[in-house]
Amino acid sequence: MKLYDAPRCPYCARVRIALAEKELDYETVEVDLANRPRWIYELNPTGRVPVLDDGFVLPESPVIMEYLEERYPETPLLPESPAERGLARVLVHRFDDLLGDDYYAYRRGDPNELTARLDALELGQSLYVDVAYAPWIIRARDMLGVELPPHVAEWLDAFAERPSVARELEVVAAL
Ligand SMILES: N[C@@H](CCC(=O)N[C@@H](CS)C(=O)NCC(=O)O)C(=O)O
Repeated sequence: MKLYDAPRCPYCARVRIALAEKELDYETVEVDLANRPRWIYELNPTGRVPVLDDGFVLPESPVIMEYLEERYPETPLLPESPAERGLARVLVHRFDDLLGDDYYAYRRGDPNELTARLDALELGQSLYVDVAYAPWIIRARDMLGVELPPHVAEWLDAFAERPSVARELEVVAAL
């Protein structure tokens, strides 16, 4: 398996954490986001990473996460019950509304409600959702200097005990 990846990309980080949780071996092909190679457009017409190659080429981080769940179900990230699986997927589907838009507005210096969004996140209920949201929470704290709401800070400290997340903290620290 091959992951077209960029260390600073939080969408790639979701996939890195999911792959690590599932203890899957893969090769990394680092894509320079500041000077993207032409060939990335042949893999993904949007030119974006992550892109997974598992014998076929798959872009879009939520789709890659779903694929990994289906293809490698031995270490599931989604809950067991179909209802809870559906609800977890809704939270990932609504990522932009629930966190992403305000994160990027904060980063641009535009009006935003990032702290309120962080405060309202439903964390600690599904590993799948936590993996999907953690990259932005890590970057908010460690790259943007945002003071996390206390329960989110506690959640992240506990989540960082997972080797998959500890590794991502190291990636961010090295940026
Ligand atoms: N919807 C995509 C978004 C991926 C994305 O925006 N990746 C960024 C890096 S963090 C990228 O490749 N940006 C290059 C660009 O927008 O041209 C996903 O979930 O995988």
